[in-house]
Amino acid sequence: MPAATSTTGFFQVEPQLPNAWDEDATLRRAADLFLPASTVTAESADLHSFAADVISPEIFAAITNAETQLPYLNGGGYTAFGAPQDAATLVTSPGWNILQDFALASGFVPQGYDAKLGGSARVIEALKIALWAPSSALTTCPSGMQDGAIEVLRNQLRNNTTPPGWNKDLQDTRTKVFEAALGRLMNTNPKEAWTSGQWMTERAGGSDVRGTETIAEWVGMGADGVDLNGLPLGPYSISGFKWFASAADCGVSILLAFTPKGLSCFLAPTRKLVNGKVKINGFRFQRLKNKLGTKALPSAELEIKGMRAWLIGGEGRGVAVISTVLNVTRLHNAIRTAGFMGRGLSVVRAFARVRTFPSRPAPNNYLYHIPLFNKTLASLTVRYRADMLVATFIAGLLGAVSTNQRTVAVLPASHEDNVLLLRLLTSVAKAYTTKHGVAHLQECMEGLGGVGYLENNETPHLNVARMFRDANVFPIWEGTFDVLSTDTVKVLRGKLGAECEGALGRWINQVLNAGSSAQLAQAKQAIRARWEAFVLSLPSDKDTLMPHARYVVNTIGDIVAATLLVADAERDGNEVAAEIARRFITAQFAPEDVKPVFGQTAGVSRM
Ligand code: UCC
Ligand code: FAD
Repeated sequence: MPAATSTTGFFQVEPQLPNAWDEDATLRRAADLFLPASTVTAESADLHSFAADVISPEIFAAITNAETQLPYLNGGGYTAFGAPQDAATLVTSPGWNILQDFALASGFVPQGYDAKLGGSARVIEALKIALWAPSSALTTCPSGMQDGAIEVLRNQLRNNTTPPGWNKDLQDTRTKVFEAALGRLMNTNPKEAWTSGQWMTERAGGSDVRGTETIAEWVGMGADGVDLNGLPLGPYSISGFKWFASAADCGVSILLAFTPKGLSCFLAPTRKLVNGKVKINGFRFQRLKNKLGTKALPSAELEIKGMRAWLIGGEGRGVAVISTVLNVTRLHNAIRTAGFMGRGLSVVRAFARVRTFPSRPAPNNYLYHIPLFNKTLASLTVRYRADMLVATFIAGLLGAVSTNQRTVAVLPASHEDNVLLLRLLTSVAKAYTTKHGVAHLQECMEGLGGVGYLENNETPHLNVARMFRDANVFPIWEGTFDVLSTDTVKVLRGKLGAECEGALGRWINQVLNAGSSAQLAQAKQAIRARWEAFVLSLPSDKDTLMPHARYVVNTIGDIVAATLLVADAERDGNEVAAEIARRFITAQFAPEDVKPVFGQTAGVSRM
């Protein structure tokens, strides 16, 4: 055999990334579980073509551009002679702008509110987020906040009470401002559409926002310009400092600031028109963050001074009002994580089909022929399936709650129970899935060997390292694992606690009683036993339970995932789905001494 040179010898065949809507059984089964069959049929062509668009060469070229031409601030410093320059402006790369425009034009966020799709609209949107997120270079971050801002404005316009002391003119003007902002947020023309920011975190704390040092002062309706819709800027003037503000190229921000009555929520346009010129509405960029991942996403520190804004909801009710945004963005985080896990696995599967080993005799010399590797892929598939179902379940619950329409049997039977589970499980799903996402993508990198660790801009569609870097932020932002766990304990031991627990118990029974497959009888028994033991074991006192909040989230997450895996398997009697359910339940619930050590090697080709 001649010695290899740089141009001769062995070269690895490149893996081909498939269309996920066609290839990814987990994604398809999530669609089948959470959508009526007629909706899957009607939407399938659109989802197929969306799945093709998100892996087009143009999109990957845009990712490479966005990842290599990082956002920066232009100006804002001092000249060599010490004179202050104009305020810095944010410059994003052409790649970022292409990806942002793709997201806006595709309209997957407004589609989540499509009345024609009813309760299914949120599930279709979730499937598109899962498909798009790994290609989005984090433009899905402003998309998520755009979605949260839409939800909060729709709520506000539905319950549009006039704040104390406001006259009718002011209230009518605010209504017009909110309607126009909503129009921009729902717009699918990238030249007109707005994304949103969500400015909560300050130096004093992002988990605990009670230390907010941003103040909103009532100044009334002054002549400080108009917003980009030509409507008056708000009667509050906000000043303070925001420590993390992602995607400050947004059109509008939802932010927290103190008024004399307490922490309150505001909407502020980021730009204003003064004498026909576009100006920044009362803030300046201090600097951009230097981050492990999410490189293309501009995350800024902002000094706010005289930013004109409108109050949303009641004064002093800021956290409760902005929690509407949080719950939507937490759903985005969960489903986006599932999308990342699916893409990582898809790359590894593709690699396993082409990677050969010279010491093994052909034709059984491919990576996927190695039982140990196959078993690793199979267990990653089990975890991915569980997390995809958990995340899509939250989308199903949100769709059912916001339209009062239960479209599939796997959702709770009553509207009230949908509401309770949505409140309890949104934090659980975000914490549970995002933590797995990091470990899962590490395994996917390792599955490609050394190439998996490379910052691979030549074949960006196969760059798992980028996804790993990015996935590390998902457990941190929008509430860390521990903070979401404390939220879960607060709910369980708060005024809705008994009702939430009751709703979860009813739903578990509803799903487990719906099918009767003998092969899953033991698995179902294990879920019931786990749930009963869990409920009985919990201390009734909140403070005693709080240090165990992670255990609460992980256990609820496991029980919900297991129940959904059973529902998925029993829906059509699919053998592989039943095997996945059994493996998950054995791994999570069986005592260590009865866990099978041997067997269970089937994997990549069947799952
Ligand atoms: O990180 C951010 C953006 C990142 C980039 C965007 C990505 C977009 C997604 C794309 C996919 C990847 S923005 C910053 C995010 N920050 C957080 O998530 C904050 C984390 N901290 C918490 O969640 C804490 O639990 C706090 C701040 C909510 C706790 O504050 P408090 O003051 O202790 O609040 P309470 O007492 O827990 O709640 C006050 C009220 C209560 O209602 P009432 O007063 O009626 O009893 C709560 O029930 O707010 C209600 N509430 C909620 N309601 C609190 N949380 C919720 C909730 N999640 N749902 C409904
Ligand atoms: P801290 O709140 O100081 O937390 C430190 C540690 O204390 C954490 O481990 C936390 O879990 C723990 N902790 C805190 N409270 C409790 C508790 N009660 N019980 C148990 N443990 C606790 N924020 C925005 O508002 N807008 C944005 O656009 C935005 N973009 C971001 C982009 C990136 C890339 C990153 C990394 C962050 C972004 N954030 C944004 C901020 C993010 O939401 C916060 O970093 C996060 O909420 C944590 O807040 P903190 O950094 O102040 O940490």
